[in-house]
Amino acid sequence: MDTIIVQNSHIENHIKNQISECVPNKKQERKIAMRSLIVLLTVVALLSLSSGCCLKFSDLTPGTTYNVGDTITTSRTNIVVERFQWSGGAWTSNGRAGVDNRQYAQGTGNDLTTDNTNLNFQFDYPIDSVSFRFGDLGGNINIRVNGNHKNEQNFINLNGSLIGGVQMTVDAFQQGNNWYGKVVLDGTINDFAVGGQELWLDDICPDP
Ligand SMILES: [Ca+2]
Ligand SMILES: [Ca+2]
Repeated sequence: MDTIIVQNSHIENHIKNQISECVPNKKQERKIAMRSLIVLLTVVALLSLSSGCCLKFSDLTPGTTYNVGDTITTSRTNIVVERFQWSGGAWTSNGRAGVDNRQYAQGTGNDLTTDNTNLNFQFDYPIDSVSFRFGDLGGNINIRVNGNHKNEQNFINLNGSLIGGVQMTVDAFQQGNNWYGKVVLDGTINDFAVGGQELWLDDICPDP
């Protein structure tokens, strides 16, 4: 019994020491407050940097159109307009891309639109993921990741599939013949292009 009592008092002393170490004096409180402030400022800075790299197209002008072979520059990122593959398998180079503010992609401000074109995003590859909002108002869509090209009626058909070794997740809903939603591509990406016959795109967010 004696031994147990000695051990208990030893434990009590140990706990008391722990508690006293955890209660800071005024000087320590100031130090902790300063550290917390620095951590908070760092987090805010990182968040503003990461959200700043999404393409929102606010620097483009509604009504502008682009042909296959043109380069769109937005938020210091180049986007090359490429040819599009119809559902039957034939390719067309006669489509266009454009800017409008009808917000069918359910983002904010301007959207980029594709009218039988693909958009090849020239990010600072490799990136770990990319996400985008879309409004698909008709026809088929194309998507290419790491050279793996897919041609489908709707993005939802590719939900849960691997494209170019990258996991594709689609969160979308249908209204009449239109589809609205968000696509997330998760995995190492060195090449990314997407387009449609009547596709609106916004908030394209690469994760470096
Ligand atoms: Ca926008
Ligand atoms: Ca469609």
